[in-house]
Amino acid sequence: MGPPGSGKGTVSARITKSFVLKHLSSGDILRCNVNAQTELGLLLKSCIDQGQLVPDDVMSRLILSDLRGMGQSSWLLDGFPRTVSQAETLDDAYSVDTVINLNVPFQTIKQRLTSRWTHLPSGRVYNIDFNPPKVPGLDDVTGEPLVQRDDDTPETVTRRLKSYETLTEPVLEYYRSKGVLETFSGTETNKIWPHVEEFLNRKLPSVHRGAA
Ligand code: G5P
Ligand code: MG
Repeated sequence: MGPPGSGKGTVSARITKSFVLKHLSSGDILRCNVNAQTELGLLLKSCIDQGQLVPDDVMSRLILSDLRGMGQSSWLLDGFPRTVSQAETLDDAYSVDTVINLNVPFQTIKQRLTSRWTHLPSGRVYNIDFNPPKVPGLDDVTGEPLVQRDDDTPETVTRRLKSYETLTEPVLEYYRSKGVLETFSGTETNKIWPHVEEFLNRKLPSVHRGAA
């Protein structure tokens, strides 16, 4: 968990390099649906572009359906749950044993998001200042073009942060009261990451360590 632009995608990519967990990003799932230009995709696009959350029932259905497809694998959710209602729906089906919260100041986030470039098919993210692609404008792995997300404009980022405060911060309390919340604070992913890695090395059974 963490506000928009706090580094959930960046940290998730590092986690799945070091640990055997399948990464599922709610934003990536939604953007796949938008790209497919289905009727549902159009509805989702209008929510996302306005910086609003998509309806709980739609989001929970998409995530739970993907989780069911994962069988017995262990997974890492990025961006879900984002409301208390979504957290309760998840709890009805699965038990969550660890929640990592990236606590990054809003001012830092606003600067980052305007210089983010994304490879939409994979969800890989770059940043002109922080982790630029090897060739400007192109994905390192596929060589395909990178795009800027429509919801990364300053106005929409402000709305996303507002909806985070109103709807998502209560989820932190929900998990704190269950004793599973671990918060990592800072302004730089490179400084936060060693603490996350050390925490997961202690927390996860050895079967999950040592991904390629
Ligand atoms: P998303 O796609 O989940 P957000 O808003 O939660 O979007 P976002 O924007 O994807 O989160 P992130 O994953 O937390 O951010 O951050 P990131 O991409 O790793 O890093 C941000 C940028 O900073 C990148 O360019 C990265 O390279 C750079 N960076 C990282 N670390 C550093 C650093 O240390 N220094 C610097 N300089 N740069 C750094 O959700 C999108 C929309 O989908 C809907 C909503 O409409 C949402 O707004 N949605 C949901 N709706 C309802 N319920 C849900 N559960 C939903 N999930 C998504
Ligand atoms: Mg993300």
